[in-house]
Amino acid sequence: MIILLHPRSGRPHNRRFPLSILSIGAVLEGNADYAIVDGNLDPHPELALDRLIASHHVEAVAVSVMPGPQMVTAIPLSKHIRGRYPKIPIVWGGYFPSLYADTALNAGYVDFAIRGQGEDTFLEWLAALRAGRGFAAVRGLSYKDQFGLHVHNPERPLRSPNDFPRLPYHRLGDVRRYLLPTYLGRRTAVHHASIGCPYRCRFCGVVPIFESRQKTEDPARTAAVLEGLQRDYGIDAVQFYDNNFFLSESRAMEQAELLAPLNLRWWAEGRVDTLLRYSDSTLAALKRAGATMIFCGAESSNNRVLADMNKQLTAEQTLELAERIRKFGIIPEFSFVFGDPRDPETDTRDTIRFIRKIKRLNPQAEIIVQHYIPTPSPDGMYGGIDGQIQFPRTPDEWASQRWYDYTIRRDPALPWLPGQVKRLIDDFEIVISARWPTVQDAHLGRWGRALLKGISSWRYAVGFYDFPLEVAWAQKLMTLRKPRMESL
Ligand code: B12
Repeated sequence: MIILLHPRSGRPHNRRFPLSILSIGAVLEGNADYAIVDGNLDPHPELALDRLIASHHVEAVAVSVMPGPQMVTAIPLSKHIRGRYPKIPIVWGGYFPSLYADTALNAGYVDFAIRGQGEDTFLEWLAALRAGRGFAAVRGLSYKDQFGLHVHNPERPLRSPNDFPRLPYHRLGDVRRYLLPTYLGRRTAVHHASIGCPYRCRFCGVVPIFESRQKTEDPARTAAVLEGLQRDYGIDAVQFYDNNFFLSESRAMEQAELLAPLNLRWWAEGRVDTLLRYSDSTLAALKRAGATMIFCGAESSNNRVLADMNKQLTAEQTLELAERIRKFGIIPEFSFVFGDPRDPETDTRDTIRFIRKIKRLNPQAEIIVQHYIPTPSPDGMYGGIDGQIQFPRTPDEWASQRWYDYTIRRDPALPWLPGQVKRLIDDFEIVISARWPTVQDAHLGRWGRALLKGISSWRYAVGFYDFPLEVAWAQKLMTLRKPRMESL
């Protein structure tokens, strides 16, 4: 048996389909007996692991590891396996080992790191393990040789999601536990209709893994999967996790026509420039098909910074989309990376001014405030900061308070970001999120919204964001949802 483990990745509303291990499970069907342990549902995954190991011959424990909370919970579980069952191989896959393969292998409790798309790599790794032959031919695999030296096999070409079987949702047990109420609907599913991204933004963790490649599922298959989830489990909403759902207008149009009869409300991620190129009839068709909110990385108000990021976008395009999309009734969600390392203070003040302009053009537009948290980039990190950050050398170091706060963007402690600028960014985020409470917070009633707006509007009106203690206190009282931390 193979155990597929998804460590806990956050608070209970992160209880979404564990798509990564479901994808691996899909290709194991017929090739190996497997069981799923999902730390987002099971409060004691270590006991579930013990039970499975006591009653089965376990060939490997395969763990999905994303940077942040999931990596932090992956560590004690991997140590638990290593300590009690030292002979069982431990394989890490997902964004953490893909971005930091050497760091993962530096841990005594990680034997293999699978980089990027995992289906074929895992099957080939398993075949090599069973045959007792070496692993040198398995593309996309990193491992330790007999001297403990790290070996990184060549990359694997990306395959289309169409090439792989559909996800075995039924292996999750009671599937309805994963369909949570959100602002989109009563039963919200998640789906990933593509893999990778063709762009090369110099701040994004997707680039080093997929190297500007993207493969997309057939619109008919996407619609059929969602139709099945609706028929079997009654879904009425979906969040598409794709990095780039709207890459091609003809595909988006086809997808819209196929989704419309399902009456789903949905959220997806796109690019400002791509959406601007869409015709009015395509945007209207997307709305009719249930498009409720579209997330776009606007990133900066400064075209020089956008060029440095290799974003291939201008600030004027963001303003144009904010205004144009309004008449279609689709809410744009614009994410910004604050604090350009070359002049963080001017950048922060300019970005605040720009966001206020967006809000004037389209008061419904939602704003996500991000600090710039670099990930190693093959093209160099934007902002001229190469060499200024020494990334941790082990998962345990990544799990320390200093690096945990960095990863989840709570307190990144960046050498180029002065304390008062960091405070300005955080204070602005508190004020704007109270002045314009997100529609994503389905629990916040009319009174709560009115209260938050009431206490923050004078600050927003005069542009005074310093020390908004009363606003932060009111937000805490109402435990606001934080799209920055939770929607992606
Ligand atoms: C869903 C998601 C989340 C969800 C997770 C929900 C859950 N069920 O746990 C939530 C909202 C919690 C989340 C949070 C964060 N996320 Co997130 N998230 C994503 C997102 C949108 C989709 C991931 C996904 O499900 N993909 C679909 C599956 C099928 O693909 P996959 O996971 O890549 O799996 C494939 C391979 O990686 C591999 N694989 C994965 N696991 C395994 C395991 C084994 C054993 C094997 C063999 C292979 C394998 O095979 C799979 C099939 O090919 C990605 C962006 C993206 N579009 O990929 C960002 C992304 C992964 N997140 C990211 C980040 C940074 C975060 C946060 C740290 C951000 C924050 N503000 O705090 C937090 C904390 C992470 C955590 N929880 O531990 C970054 C990671 C890169 C980086 N910069 O470090 C990404 C890439 C977004 C981005 N563009 O920056 N996230």
